[in-house]
Amino acid sequence: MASFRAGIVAVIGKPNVGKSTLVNLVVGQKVSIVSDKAQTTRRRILGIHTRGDCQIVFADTPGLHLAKSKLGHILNETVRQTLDGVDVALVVVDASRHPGKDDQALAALLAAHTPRLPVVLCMNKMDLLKAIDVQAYYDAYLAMFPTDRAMMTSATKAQNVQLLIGQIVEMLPEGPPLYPDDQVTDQSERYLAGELVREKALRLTRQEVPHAMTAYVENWEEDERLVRVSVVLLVETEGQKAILIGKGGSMLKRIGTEARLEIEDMTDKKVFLELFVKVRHDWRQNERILRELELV
Ligand SMILES: Nc1nc2c(ncn2[C@@H]2O[C@H](COP(=O)(O)OP(=O)(O)O)[C@@H](O)[C@H]2O)c(=O)[nH]1
Ligand SMILES: [Mg+2]
Repeated sequence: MASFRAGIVAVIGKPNVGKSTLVNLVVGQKVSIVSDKAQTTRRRILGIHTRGDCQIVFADTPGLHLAKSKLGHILNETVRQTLDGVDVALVVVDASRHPGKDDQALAALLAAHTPRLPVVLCMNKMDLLKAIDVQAYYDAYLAMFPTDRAMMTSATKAQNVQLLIGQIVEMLPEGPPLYPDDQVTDQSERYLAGELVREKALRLTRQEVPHAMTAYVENWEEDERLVRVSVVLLVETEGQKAILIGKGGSMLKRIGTEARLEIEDMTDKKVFLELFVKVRHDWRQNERILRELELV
């Protein structure tokens, strides 16, 4: 019998290239929320994929970007820390665009920080790539991230993802599984519930809210059939609060309904979800609040 392989794969790349979408697809469950806004993923999240011959432990990270606020700085640190002690770096890039300065910065970070770490290059969003650009973009990304293992994928269309997995598995060390074979993440259902609320709020609101918003679970009570959960949406201004609440509470109601359905899916229980919106004008710069939110 072929021997079992298991290892940790750091998933790194710019914001919004599809890292979390890819991890959720492979793991088969939403362990990391997804939106088209930058800074959706805020801390390292494990997504665990186990099959007959291997276990891949993905460490999904916030996207690497130029830090402005304190939160942005913490996100960059999280990426650097994630690179320590992993077996493979899965670099995800947006194949539908020519590589730019941020890609160069990421390549430099990798080369400086972990020069010997095996790299698998995932050129995602191939569904948006024009045929005429394929060769030029492919060559440009490969020149930046030199590796024998590169794949063009579409995470949203599930194209080439199994081929990518095959390339990753070959790079993993032989050894027993690191986690029980039925575990898909290291995040608690309680934490994920707050994240699902944040995902809906991110998706349903426009640019002025996203960066300024976070969500956390204030209360969680669970019995055999029912979960009662209250989630606080934290924003920086009264204007943002008004947007989240919406006309006659309509926005908050929509966020609540969509999040509740997914929390019910995740827990396999009936869910009673209450949402509150609070204003704390400086939460992103406030070390104590970031600590309370488990972001540092
Ligand atoms: N067209 C297309 N969109 C994608 C693909 N993968 C992800 N996306 C979208 O890109 C956005 C960012 O995805 P997300 O997984 O949150 O990116 P992350 O910031 O790298 O984790 C979301 O709107 C996704 O639906 C893809 O292969 N093709
Ligand atoms: Mg993400």
